[in-house]
Parts: sequence; C-alpha cells; structure tokens
Amino acid sequence: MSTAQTSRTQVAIVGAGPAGLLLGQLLHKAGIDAVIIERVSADYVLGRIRAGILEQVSVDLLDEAGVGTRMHAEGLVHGGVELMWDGRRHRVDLNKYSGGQNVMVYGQTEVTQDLMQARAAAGLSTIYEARNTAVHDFDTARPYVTWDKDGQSYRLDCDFIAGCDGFHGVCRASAPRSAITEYEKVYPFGWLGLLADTPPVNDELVYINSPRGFALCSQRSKTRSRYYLQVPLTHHVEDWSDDAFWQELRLRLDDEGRERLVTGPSLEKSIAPLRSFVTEPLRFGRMFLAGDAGHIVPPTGAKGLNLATTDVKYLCNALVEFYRDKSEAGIDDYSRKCLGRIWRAERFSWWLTQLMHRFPHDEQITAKFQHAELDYLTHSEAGLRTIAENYVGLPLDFAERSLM
Ligand code: RFL
Ligand code: PHB
Repeated sequence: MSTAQTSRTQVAIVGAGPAGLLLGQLLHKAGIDAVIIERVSADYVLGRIRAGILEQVSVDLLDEAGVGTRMHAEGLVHGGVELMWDGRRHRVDLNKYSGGQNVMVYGQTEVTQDLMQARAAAGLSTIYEARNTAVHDFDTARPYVTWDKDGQSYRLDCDFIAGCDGFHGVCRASAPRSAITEYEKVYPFGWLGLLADTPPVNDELVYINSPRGFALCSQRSKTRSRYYLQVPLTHHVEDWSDDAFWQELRLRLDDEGRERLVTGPSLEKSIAPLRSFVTEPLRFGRMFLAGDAGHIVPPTGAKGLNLATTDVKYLCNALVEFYRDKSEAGIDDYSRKCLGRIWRAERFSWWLTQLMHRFPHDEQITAKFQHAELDYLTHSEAGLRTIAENYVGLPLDFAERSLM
C-alpha cells in the first residue's frame, strides 16, 4: 500500500450508529469539526432493526440536533405500557405516575436515517466501509486514527477520539487492560425478534411473563408490528419459520391477544443475546467511550439507545467547555456523569429482566414470587411510580440532583 493520506479534524468519531451520528450533529451545531469513520456501509447500518422506544430526554436531544421534524410527525406518543402475567394484564399509566412524562415509539432505523440525512445536507464527512480502523496515541495530546479503504491507507490527526463503535468495536479493545474494569452478566437466553407489516395487537406495548417464557408486543407504527420471544441460546433463527413464531406468540398471549393478533410474512427476523455490561472508566486520556462501546443493557427496559444519546450529550458539553472555555473540567467529569445514569438504567434493565423471564432451572416457586411481585407493584402507588419513573427515564441532570 502507498503512504497514508493524512488529514486533520478536532474530533474523530469511530462508528456511525446513533451515538456517533448524534454526536457528529451536536458538535456541528456547536461549531466543532468532526469526521466519522464507519466499518460497514450506510445501507448495512440502516438494515439493523433494533430499538423502538425513545425517552423524552432522547426526543429533546434529537430536537436539539435539528432532526426532530419527522419523528414528531410519524412517531407515536405512548403514555402507558401493559404488563401481563398469570393470564392477566395490568396497564401502568406512565404519564400519571411519572409526573406527566411519556415515551415515543420511533424506530432506531428512522432515527439513524434522519441523522444521516442531516449530516449529508450539512456536507459533513463520513467515511463508510473503512477497514482495519485503529486508534493511536490517545494517551498524548496528539491522538490519531488510521484505516484502509479501496487499497489506500488513511490517517486522521485529531484532538480527541470518540469511541462510538458499539460493543464489538476497536476503541474499548484498545484501552490499556490495566486501566479498565469490565462488569458483565450474560443471560442464559436470547430474544427472537420479528418485524411485520401487520397492525399491532395492542395500542400500547405489552410485556408478557408466561410459563412458556417472556414475550413482548411492540410496534413501529399503526401498521407495523415488532414482536419478541424469549428463546434458548441454542436456537438459530433459521430454525424458526414465521408460522412457528406466530404459533408460539399465540401461546404466550391471553385470549384477547389471540383474538386480536394479525399475522403476516416477516420483514426481518433475528436473535439477540441478552447481556448486562459496564466499562469503568469511560475516558482513557483523549479517548472517550459512548453508547454500546461502553455499556450494554438487556433490551427489556428499552434503555440502550437512550443511554447512547445521553452519553453523547455529556460528551458534547464537555468538548464545548474544552474549546470555548479552555476548561478540562467537563472532560475530567465525563465518566462520573455518565456512569451515574448508566448504573441506574443497568439496574432497572436487570431487575425487569429477572422479573419477566423464565430462567433455566428455576424452581416452581420462582414464578409464584414473580407473580406476587407484579401483583404488589401494580397495586401500590409506590410500585407504579417505581416502574413509571424508571421506564420513562432519568433527567439529564440526574448526576447533579443525586448529589443533593
Ligand atoms: P451501534 O448501534 O452498535 O453502532 C456502532 C457502530 O460502530 C460501527 N463499528 C465500527 N466502525 C469503525 N471501525 C470499527 N472497528 C467499528 N466497529 C464497529 C458499527 O458498524 C456500528 O455502525 O452502537 P451505538 O451507536 O452506541 O447505539 C446503541 C444502540 O444501537 C443500542 O443500545 C440499542 O439498539 C439497544 N436497544 C434498545 N435501546 C433502546 O433505547 N430502546 C429499545 O427499545 C431498544 N431495543 C435494543 C433493542 C437492542 C436490540 N438488539 C438487537 C441488541 C432491541 C434489540 C433487539
Ligand atoms: C422494540 O420495539 O424493538 C422494543 C421495545 C421495547 C423494548 C425492547 C425493544 O423494551
């Protein structure tokens, strides 16, 4: 290969998922230059079906980034969710028990598309299909990123590196092992997801604790449904026909759900493993981890994308402080600020996961404990508040408030 083509920016962002793209947009609004380097193509990024629920904090951040118009026109505002167990349902009035907050149903694919379009419209630089990305010298004031593309090597000099490259990315893997602690819990099951152009079975989401395992009835619009089934880790997506999926979902629903369920051909089917994972710290010299690069939650609490958006907001604020006020206070405090929120969301996601799923080797009594806890929570003002406050998400200034 020929010698590397060299260029320079203020912030090199690795990864063009929601974390990297939103950071790029927020930095652009603040007048800070950034280049995004992504391993796969834009179409591949858009083809990944993932999150569906945005907290108010994420909605506000997308507005702040100037990409909220389509979300407000097409997204669905939900003021409640339903929990089902022992063949019964209970609606949790999120709005009432969280002091007037809601969540927004708007797919990650749509968020990503809106951010990509805004980036292209502003003429900002994203390098897709970059191979062999590597991060260098982030323990000095002159870090840089290298990659290969189309037979050419590239080098990007920068002031900071933002590791927004997801759980399997290169940034966390490049942090010195002696400086990093990783906390991890792997769950003994996965979620098999199916997307279909059928009307959702219920107006609001339904989280189901059934003797056959967990199920979730979610949606992307009034005409597009997203369903999930808890499956053993040994299962492969190829072994699940659409018919088998719908049949199993029917068995986990109640009579009303079975009657209302509309089935159809799948647009997408995939299995996701479930994991709780946190990296401490999230800053290594001039490199920061944000989003799934630094932490993973099981999807039960709908928190992953929402943590990614708040990480990048904290990071953007810290970088603005650095450039505008010549202060390192924000970057010094980045890990602490993020981790306070992250651990709260990790706890909620773990707790809801163990409350709603069947674990291998559970004793018979465990399901009875789960039912009793769900009964208690949904018939107590404090219980309903606990679910609602956590589900709609913590405020952005949570770290400051928790110190008071
Ligand atoms: P992403 O989306 O994984 O993007 C990282 C990007 O980095 C790229 N990359 C590299 N680029 C350059 N060089 C390298 N060496 C690279 N290595 C990787 C990747 O190609 C990719 O494009 O991470 P990000 O941006 O931090 O976003 C996180 C979210 O995607 C994730 O937390 C959510 O999807 C989690 N999640 C949910 N979160 C919610 O808030 N609400 C939900 O309802 C919700 N539902 C879900 C979910 C995740 C799921 N799965 C499949 C894990 C439902 C499911 C089933
Ligand atoms: C989704 O619609 O993909 C979704 C919704 C809520 C969750 C997880 C996933 O808790």
